[in-house]
Amino acid sequence: MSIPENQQQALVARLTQACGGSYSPETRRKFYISGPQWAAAYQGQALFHAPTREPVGFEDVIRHYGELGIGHWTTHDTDVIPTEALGRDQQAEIVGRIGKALAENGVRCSMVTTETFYHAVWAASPAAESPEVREYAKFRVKNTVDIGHELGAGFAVYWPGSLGYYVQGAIEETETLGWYAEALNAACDHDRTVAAAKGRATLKHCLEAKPFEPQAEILLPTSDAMLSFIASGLLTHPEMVGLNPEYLHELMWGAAPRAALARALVAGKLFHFDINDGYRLKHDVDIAVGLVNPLDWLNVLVLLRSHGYNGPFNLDYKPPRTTSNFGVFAVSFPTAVDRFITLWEMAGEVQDDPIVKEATAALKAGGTVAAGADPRDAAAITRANRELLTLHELIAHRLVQILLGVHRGRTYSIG
Ligand code: 3MF
Ligand code: MG
Ligand code: MG
Repeated sequence: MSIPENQQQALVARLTQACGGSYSPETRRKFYISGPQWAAAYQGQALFHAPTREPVGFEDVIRHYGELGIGHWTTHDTDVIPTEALGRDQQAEIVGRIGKALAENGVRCSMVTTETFYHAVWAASPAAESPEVREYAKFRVKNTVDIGHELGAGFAVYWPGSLGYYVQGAIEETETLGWYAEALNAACDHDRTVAAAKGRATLKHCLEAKPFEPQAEILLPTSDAMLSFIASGLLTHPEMVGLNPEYLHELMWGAAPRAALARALVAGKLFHFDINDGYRLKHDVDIAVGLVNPLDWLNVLVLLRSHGYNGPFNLDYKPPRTTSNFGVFAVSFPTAVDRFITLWEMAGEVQDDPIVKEATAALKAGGTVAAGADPRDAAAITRANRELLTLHELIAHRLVQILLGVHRGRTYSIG
């Protein structure tokens, strides 16, 4: 029987409720999870896609986040301030309204970011040959720092966007990277001045890499490229600059996201983390966290928990085009947050699991080599550890059991 239009939301709400497993807004607020303005306001448009949803303004987004228990909000400068209004009186008026909406809904602005990919001014990148474009880029990142301090943010993120090219030869990469660094240096210098004047801490400046889009060739395509850029000597305040890795951006180029995060951790540069999901070697499909690779996500969170990384976790995904305006806040955001929290809790179970613990400890203890054995005897060392190494596969099995709930007695057709 067909479902009348006016009964469909109730059906979606009832089935969402029937799924169970949802956390209260109070519980969700205990996590440092942020909801981007652009994710909730995404209308489903793309190169080959017309929008499928109506526009939604920041007041509605912030109100919904507050109700759902998403305690933090993030924004590009141009998500809510028209490009032409940036740095002008209209900006102050809009920022005032944002501050009011945040306060009314108990939501805090955690991160601000500069759009350097959409507007035509960035056609030749934010580090274009034209000095005017580069001065304008400096104005934009400094202005974003101002907005961040005004709204009480702790983080500024930079996805360089169009820092790259379609055809080779016209630009010289080392020069372009130097120019890009100049914009970041301007942002950090300005931040130090503003923070000192306001008696606030400086922002954490976080670079976000993406390998394939929106140019054909990208100058800083991976988090590792950005680590080397931070350490290159081009930055005047490298200590203020770290990373905002995005799970899918690393997966896209074929990386193990967990290993990319580990490299950021050992460099002390894991400042911020965009959470989502998708597929290797595909475009940026921005699927919500845990819908494609829950086992890999579980492993990522085990790594982060064991290194004390507790957020921010920024829900940088795109509600699918098939989801309605109603569905964005009734299904898409709450289920994304709840999957994340469940995976986070599971990661805690992995850390506490007696089997994983004993197996890991045994592997680290290693096999017993005969006293007085020759340390150059590779065959003896191999024999001494031979049986222990089977534990690698057993640990992987155990992680899947934890993901499936088997460790808590869930069974399938046993007996
Ligand atoms: C693009 C992204 C961006 C960045 C954002 C933050 C629109 O794939 O991931 O989201 O996260 O620009 O700087
Ligand atoms: Mg992102
Ligand atoms: Mg992305």
